[in-house]
Amino acid sequence: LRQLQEEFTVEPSRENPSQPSQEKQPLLLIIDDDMEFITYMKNYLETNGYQVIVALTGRKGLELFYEVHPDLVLLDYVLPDIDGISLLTQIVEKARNEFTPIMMVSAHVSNEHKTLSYNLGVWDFIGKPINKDIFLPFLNNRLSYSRQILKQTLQDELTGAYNRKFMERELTNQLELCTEQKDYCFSLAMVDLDHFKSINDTYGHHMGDQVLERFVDVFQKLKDPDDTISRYGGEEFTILFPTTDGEEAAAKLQKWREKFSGIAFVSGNEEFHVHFSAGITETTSMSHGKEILEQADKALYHAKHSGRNRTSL
Ligand code: GH3
Ligand code: MG
Ligand code: MG
Ligand code: MG
Repeated sequence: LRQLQEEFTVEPSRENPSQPSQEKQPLLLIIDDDMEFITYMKNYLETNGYQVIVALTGRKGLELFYEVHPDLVLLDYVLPDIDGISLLTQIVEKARNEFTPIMMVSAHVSNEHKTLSYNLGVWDFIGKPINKDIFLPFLNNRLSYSRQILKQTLQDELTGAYNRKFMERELTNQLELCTEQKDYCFSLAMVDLDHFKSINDTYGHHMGDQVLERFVDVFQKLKDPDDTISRYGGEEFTILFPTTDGEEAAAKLQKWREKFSGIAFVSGNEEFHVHFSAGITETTSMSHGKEILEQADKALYHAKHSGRNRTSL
């Protein structure tokens, strides 16, 4: 089983650099031990433009869920783990919390199985063998529905960055990885635009909005696929850098700083530049989300008070 699992666990890249981020291929996680079904589905879905990752056990499924954050989960009812049901419950709960559609695909089609599945919280119950002509449009409906929910609940409207709620969840996920994997490390940066009030006062609120949009846009273009930026509030943002230590995070921020500070904003016949300050915390051992945010905030405070336009670690 382990060997098979390794064969199936190809490194999925969440973003294909040749494609704009809005059009990235949906990533589907199949949790099943039915080799015939897996092989068929993987092939079929990949041919139709999806990325597919497979877990042969519930445990592996949960682990991959944390790692890759799939856009949709296809789940088998009967899994070979000893604690199948409790894992199933955890996966479904996790998926629901992240608005990830979760479909039970099973050969055991009975009212009892359906009732149990819906009680667990799966979105849909589909019998095997699947009807592949119906399956794709169905899948796409589910994906677009969940994308819509995600956009409305976890994204900031003005900048397209994630919102604070997303960040808090993502932070919890990262902390869970710290508990699970020895030596796992991630960094969090708290970033605040310098003298932003005076931009509003001098050039108007609309110009201020444009600066915020551009600020996020520059970062989105420079960042690594797994880095996420969230609007913490006003002109303050948090960035989560998974598998990144403080020094690496600081180097990434430096690239962003150079690019962003280099932009000449134009208002009438005036030109101006905008800078930002940042505070970074790195985590190597488990600590609480609140604590991490407080530490980053302290570092930001330090950056502000030692002259702004800098990063403090
Ligand atoms: P510092 O360098 O110490 O951070 O100074 P600052 O002026 O950036 O900080 P301050 O907290 O005094 O001002 C932040 C301003 O950001 C005040 C608020 O009106 C403005 N702001 C918050 N959200 C938005 C927004 O969505 N659009 C615009 N245009 N301005 C916003
Ligand atoms: Mg099975
Ligand atoms: Mg500010
Ligand atoms: Mg501020």
